[in-house]
Amino acid sequence: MELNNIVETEKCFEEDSKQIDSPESLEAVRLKYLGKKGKVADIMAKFREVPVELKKEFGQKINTLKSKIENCIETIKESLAEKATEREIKNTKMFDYSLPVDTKTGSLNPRTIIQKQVCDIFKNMGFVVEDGCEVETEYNNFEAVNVPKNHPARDMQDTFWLSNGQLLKTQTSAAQNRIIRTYGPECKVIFPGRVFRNEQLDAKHENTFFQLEGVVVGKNVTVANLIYFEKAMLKALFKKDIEVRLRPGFFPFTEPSYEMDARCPFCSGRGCHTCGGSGWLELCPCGMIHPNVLKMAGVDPEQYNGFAFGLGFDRLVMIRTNLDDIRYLNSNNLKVMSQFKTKM
Ligand code: FA5
Repeated sequence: MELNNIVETEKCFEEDSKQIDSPESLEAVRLKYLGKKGKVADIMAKFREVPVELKKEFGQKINTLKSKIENCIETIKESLAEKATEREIKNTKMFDYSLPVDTKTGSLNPRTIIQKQVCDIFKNMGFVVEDGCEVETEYNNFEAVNVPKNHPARDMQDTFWLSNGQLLKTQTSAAQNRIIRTYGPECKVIFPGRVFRNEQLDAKHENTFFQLEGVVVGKNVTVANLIYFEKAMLKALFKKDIEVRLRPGFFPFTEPSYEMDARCPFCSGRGCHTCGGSGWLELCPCGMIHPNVLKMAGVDPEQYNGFAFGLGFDRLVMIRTNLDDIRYLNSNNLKVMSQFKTKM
């Protein structure tokens, strides 16, 4: 009687196993046959009732059935796992390294954009664009621009000194001597560059920022020439005539020295958020090159003179874009940077 039951159970299992198509149905079949209250356990519980002469045969058959079911379940489990892996591979989007890069996600730093625009404007007015070093000698950064050792003007720009006695240049003016020496007494050169000052950071002050320096040397150069070039640059940049005014300034390398302000291009002088209500934007420190600077660059100040000016690109970007904190420009914050593609 129980031997027949074993044969029946085996047939039933064969039928049930054909229906297995998922880990869930596999587990249901396993419990049905091998679970504590499953069919195999049921049959084993009847062992005591089997006549003695059949016990050996019964024991072997039920053990064979149990192993068969266990092996079969293990095989089905492996096959289901294999199929799942195949499905996963099929559904995974393969990365194609040969596809073109999605360039839409990047954008130039607005400072880089404005630097290029300003340099192009000066190039169109006949200026040569030069480069400068970031590590400079004390001589070029200070002495050659008329700031001797112990001169109080050195305190105007808190300096990062290097252990070899050199420094990170605090102003693009550090290249004046080399540029004038290289181009001689008749030149029109601009030189953009990154400069460093050991400054307390705030919304308007960075310790690493970008300037542009311009020098014009020749015969009978005047302040009127300086104003002409600055106004021409502003007109090309803001696409309209911009009034400027000069205030007295102080720089050891220019005499006289000025601060050039531009009439705020956003409110035309009525006063707005960008100009802080004053109607003017402080834009361009400048002046006539000090005779000592020309002399140190090998130019005779009796025969030649010239003007020099500076421009801070970071502050210019703030003006152009209404950016309220300069520190964003060094932050590499993509959310901020990507907004300027359209604003510049
Ligand atoms: C100078 O650096 C002079 N070398 C400029 C100059 C050149 C004058 C030639 C005369 C003739 P100043 O320290 O003011 O000057 O800096 C020039 C510009 O750099 C400022 O107008 C401002 O736009 C920018 N700037 C100065 N300090 C900072 C700072 N901490 N963070 C960001 N921008 C700054």
